[in-house]
Amino acid sequence: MKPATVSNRVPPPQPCGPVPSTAQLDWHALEYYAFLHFTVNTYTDQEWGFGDEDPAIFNPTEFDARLLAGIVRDAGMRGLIVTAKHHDGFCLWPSEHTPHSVRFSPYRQGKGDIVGELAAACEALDLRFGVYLSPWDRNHPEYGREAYNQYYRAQLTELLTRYGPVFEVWFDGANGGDGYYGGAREERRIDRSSYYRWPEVQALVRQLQPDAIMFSDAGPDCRWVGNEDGHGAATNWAGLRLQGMHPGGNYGSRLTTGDADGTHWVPAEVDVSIRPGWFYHAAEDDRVKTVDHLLDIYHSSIGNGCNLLLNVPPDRRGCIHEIDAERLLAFRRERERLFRADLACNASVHADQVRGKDPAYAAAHLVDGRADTYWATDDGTNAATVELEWPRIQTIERLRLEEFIELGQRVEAFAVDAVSGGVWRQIGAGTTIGPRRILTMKTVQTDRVRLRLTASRACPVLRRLSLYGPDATTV
Ligand code: FUL
Repeated sequence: MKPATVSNRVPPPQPCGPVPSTAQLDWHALEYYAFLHFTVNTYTDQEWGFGDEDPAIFNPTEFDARLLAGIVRDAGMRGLIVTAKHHDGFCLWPSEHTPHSVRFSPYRQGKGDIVGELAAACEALDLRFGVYLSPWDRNHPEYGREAYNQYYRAQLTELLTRYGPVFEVWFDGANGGDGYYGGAREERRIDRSSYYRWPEVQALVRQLQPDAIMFSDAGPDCRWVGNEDGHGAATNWAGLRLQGMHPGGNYGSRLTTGDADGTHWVPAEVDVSIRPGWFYHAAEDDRVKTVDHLLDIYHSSIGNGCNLLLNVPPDRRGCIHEIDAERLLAFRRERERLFRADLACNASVHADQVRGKDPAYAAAHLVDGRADTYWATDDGTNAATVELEWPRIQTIERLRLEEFIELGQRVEAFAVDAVSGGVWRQIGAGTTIGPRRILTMKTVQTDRVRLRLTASRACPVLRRLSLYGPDATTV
């Protein structure tokens, strides 16, 4: 008979509110990936193709999926999502269900498959691969009728069964209007809440790719952030009251902040283009966002707990333009410079409260670099302080916090103080934390910093605390 194991371990905190699935946890860790807007629009200089474009115009003479994916990887991105089909209906893969595709283009004499070549390149370079399949299709004769729904699902089935694992399926919200529609050239309106029968579409994705994250205005797995400017909200709840919501719905600022009383875990994803347009236009070559602008976007999106989907549109050659590629690398170098040395790792860390005084929940876990450990307090303790102390003076400017979101999103308010001139002074403050919060504070020279969690919906459970100087190369 085995001896009974007696454990003195204090039980972990109970989850609070909705919690992420395993696939969502994995998705949060990706943080940053590329969007590729590429179709006939690239050749017509349009943003929304009408649907009457001749496939013969699609001719990316220098498209090389490996080179392109290499730029994405070198930019520090962890995946890419391609517009397999935008509103114009042109398919970047040789679909069995329409002649409106690369099969009837000059690209590789009709033998090419942009989707398949990118999926293979991602696999080879250890990048995640995702697809955008526009529900609105301005080419298809049956759009607006039931036959189109069958077509759309058949396309989705091709994309989710032919190309290996798909980490994200992107359902954009633009829907219905004028178009070519097989020659009808008319306006077709649909009821966004009922036409596509979204629950059936979502069930199909779950069946074919159980780990894929579905994006839309209404999740179900991640949500649009409500703008295309690169902004997340400083108060950002991952929760959403999903009941009654549907892709393409108009939910205003709720999508930016989330619902504090959300019933489901539906975190925000920030989609923004490195250029003014989503598609490549030579006239915008001198309007590629600067590194400073990209850093602002980084702090507002990733820094506020969102994932960042940054669009870098291939040009007519099929290449990421040299200016964009150079900008992506410069942006990476700048992030590395700012976040290279985590000063918190060299500090001694002490909390005023540790759950059951059990070392399993000690504050040292905040700086141990592990994803599976955390600092927690006793139930009923919704405010707590952790202090960091160094043997020498440090220059501190930025803070990165992470909650252990496996147990839900809990913290509602925090402040940061540092000792300067012998007294504690506040150098920063924030509200929610969630998967991550990066805060730029007043630059301070100090040997003592403390984080005060001032409001939390249940005992706080934090995974990580990192601190950085203004320029990590000097430390
Ligand atoms: C929107 C589309 O209308 C835009 O063209 C772009 O694809 C953007 C990411 O989503 O719904």
